[in-house]
Amino acid sequence: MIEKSRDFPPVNTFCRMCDNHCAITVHRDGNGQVSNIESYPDHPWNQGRICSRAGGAVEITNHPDRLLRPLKKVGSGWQEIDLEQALDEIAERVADLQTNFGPESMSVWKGEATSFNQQEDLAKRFCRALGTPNYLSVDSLCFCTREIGWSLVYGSWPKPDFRNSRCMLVWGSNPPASHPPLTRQILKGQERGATLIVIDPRLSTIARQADIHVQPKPGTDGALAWGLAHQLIVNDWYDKDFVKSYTIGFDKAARYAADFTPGAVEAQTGVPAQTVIKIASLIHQAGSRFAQLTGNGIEHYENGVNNTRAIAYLNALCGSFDMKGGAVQVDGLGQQSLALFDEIPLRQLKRADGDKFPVMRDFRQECNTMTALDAILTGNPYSLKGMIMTAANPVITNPNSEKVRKALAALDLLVVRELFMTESTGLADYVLPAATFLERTELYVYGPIQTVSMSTRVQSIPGVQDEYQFWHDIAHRMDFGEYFPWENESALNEWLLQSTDIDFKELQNSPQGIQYQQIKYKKWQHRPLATPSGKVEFASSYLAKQGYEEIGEYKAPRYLNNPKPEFPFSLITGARNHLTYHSSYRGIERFRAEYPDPHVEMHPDDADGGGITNGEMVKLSSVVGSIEIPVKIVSRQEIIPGVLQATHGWKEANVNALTHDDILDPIDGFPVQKGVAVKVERMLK
Ligand SMILES: Nc1nc2c(c(=O)[nH]1)N[C@H]1C(S)=C(S)[C@@H](COP(=O)(O)OP(=O)(O)OC[C@H]3O[C@@H](n4cnc5c(=O)[nH]c(N)nc54)[C@H](O)[C@@H]3O)O[C@H]1N2
Ligand SMILES: Nc1nc2c(c(=O)[nH]1)N[C@H]1C(S)=C(S)[C@@H](COP(=O)(O)OP(=O)(O)OC[C@H]3O[C@@H](n4cnc5c(=O)[nH]c(N)nc54)[C@H](O)[C@@H]3O)O[C@H]1N2
Ligand code: SF4
Ligand SMILES: [Mo]
Repeated sequence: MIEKSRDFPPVNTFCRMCDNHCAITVHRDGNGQVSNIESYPDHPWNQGRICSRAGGAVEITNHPDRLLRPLKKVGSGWQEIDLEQALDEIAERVADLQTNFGPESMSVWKGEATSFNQQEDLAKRFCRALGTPNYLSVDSLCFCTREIGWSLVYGSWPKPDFRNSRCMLVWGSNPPASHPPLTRQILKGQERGATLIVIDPRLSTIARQADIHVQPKPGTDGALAWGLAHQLIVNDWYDKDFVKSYTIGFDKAARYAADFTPGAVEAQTGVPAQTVIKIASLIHQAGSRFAQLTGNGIEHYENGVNNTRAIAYLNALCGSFDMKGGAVQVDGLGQQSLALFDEIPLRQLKRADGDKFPVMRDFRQECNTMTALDAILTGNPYSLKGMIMTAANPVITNPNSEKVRKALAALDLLVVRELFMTESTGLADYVLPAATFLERTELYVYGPIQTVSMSTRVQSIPGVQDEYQFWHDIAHRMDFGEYFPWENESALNEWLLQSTDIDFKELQNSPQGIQYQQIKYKKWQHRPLATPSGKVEFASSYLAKQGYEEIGEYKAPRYLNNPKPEFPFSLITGARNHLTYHSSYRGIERFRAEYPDPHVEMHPDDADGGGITNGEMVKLSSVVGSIEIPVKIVSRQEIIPGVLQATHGWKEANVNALTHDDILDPIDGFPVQKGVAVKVERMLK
């Protein structure tokens, strides 16, 4: 039974237990406490459905361990202090660091938990106004490889129109765990007769739904994509008119593809030659109604950007770019720009990553986290002394945890904004209590349906600030308050909408959102793409100028091209489970009951070979470090032999103790968090 309160009526808003922002209705009890979350029925995005993760917001918001007062590190302990005092002291210490070591000695680190749009831009704005180029974020290892790979080819990241597809190709993504609303689109496509092909070394939940499940060796997707491209080209199965009129570099790509015969692809990837031919023919038959999704499973490898580019080419080849049922070019809302990129470009300042990743800089205007952590420890190219971190727990989520811990501990000033004490707050000088998504209001843009919504603040807790209020208050204590002129988030939202046709009040009263633009296809017919040539780029002169491969060449992952016999297994990490979320939500008992412990998935043959039994504790080691973790022997089809999988986020067995901050994709600096060469040792007593 849902308790209904007359004093505290239900509030329609949006869930941010993950980045899907489903429309919800929040109920409160007679004391005004959040008591239940239901779906809101009329939003076109989630269409009245929510997943079981959403309800966890009740526990998160009311959790007894939630931080409600600022903490200051005193000796090896913590002292509760007043918020105003904490903000005064932090502003003073930031100003001191800047005076003594220059503006770039400060940095901001933003994690996944506040999303990637408005809150991200606010943090970027703060950095710019402060005068530091050192904006660091989870984007250094989250979606940017995909965004950059697709954008290099199309000028933006097109989205799959699965509902209208005839053939759906899912590469390294498992939407039932990671993006439930997308799963429904895939199932809808299947209901309408589309073929679902899932490419994943593991039998993921979506792979169980697939018509064809392909299990390549980890990190070899680029070879498979080139093999498919080769089939489309040699069989004359590509859209010649589109390629001729709207693309550049096709001849170079076709020449490169020629080496990827079905046999060669089988040798590289382990995918049978016949399967390569079969998938290519399905893509050909679908033609303009061929759509694909790329996930995390493509990007945590050192050739991730080029593998993504090779995958992206397939839509141009079969003529499904910006077509119904294909890869649709999404238009943004056109809201005001918050990040101050044009107003304060800071071009003269070197980033703490030594500007080693110019492509990441150009596309995202940010600094690579792995390399910036080195700067803290080595002072090279200069010392990074201070950091304000929000919504992140990199000690658990960034590669090489031991180094992350050392680097954060070496900072002169670390301020962390959090809901709970974590492994990263433990290293802080100040920990500030942060608002949850139910205590913020912000704009959410749903690109694939070109709709905007605005969340509603359900409650406020005195002394617990939302992100905007915090940046505002520090800026006003320093000398750049002018960049944070809005009284509160609501005023900011109103300003953001001023450059659009959306009326602020109307949006406030539209829990179903407002579509800001009809979806149109074939926009390339009358509008150049945002690539340097204005066309689809098989070959990128922009990349070539920076010394990278002009086309998306394939390179085998290191565990294959430079195998080390002492580390015979390839470890995939981070496959999502529905109720685990990075290192978050571990304090929700209901969720914990479902996923009580970490484990490493292993093929039965590998277990037999090592004499390992189900549930046995083993030592898992890479050249970076070791952890102890129980083994889960999965069924034969669930994973390919020689490959292991362990989900990240567990402090009890932190896989990022094993992952690489020293092997990075040369184009965008993404770390090798998958395909890690490891060994397994029994821990005989
Ligand atoms: N429940 C839950 N949902 C989440 C998150 C979470 O932590 N928990 N995190 C959110 C975030 S920040 C992100 S970025 C997204 C990620 O969302 P997705 O990209 O969908 O990530 P996963 O669900 O982990 O699916 C990745 C799949 O890639 C496979 N894979 C690994 N290596 C390879 C490879 O070399 N090739 C191929 N083809 N496949 C491979 C894995 O086996 C796994 O099944 O999820 C978001 N949603
Ligand atoms: N080995 C391995 N590691 C991975 C991955 C992988 O696949 N394999 N995936 C990577 C990916 S894609 C990502 S996105 C990262 C995520 O890495 P992080 O960004 O570090 O994500 P979390 O561990 O969820 O940490 C988020 C923290 O924010 C806090 N929080 C929650 N809500 C709020 C809020 O509203 N405001 C504030 N201020 N704080 C809040 C939570 O309590 C939590 O401690 O992990 C990466 N790490
Ligand atoms: S998918 Fe689930 S957790 Fe994510 S926003 Fe929707 S309801 Fe919330
Ligand atoms: Mo992510």
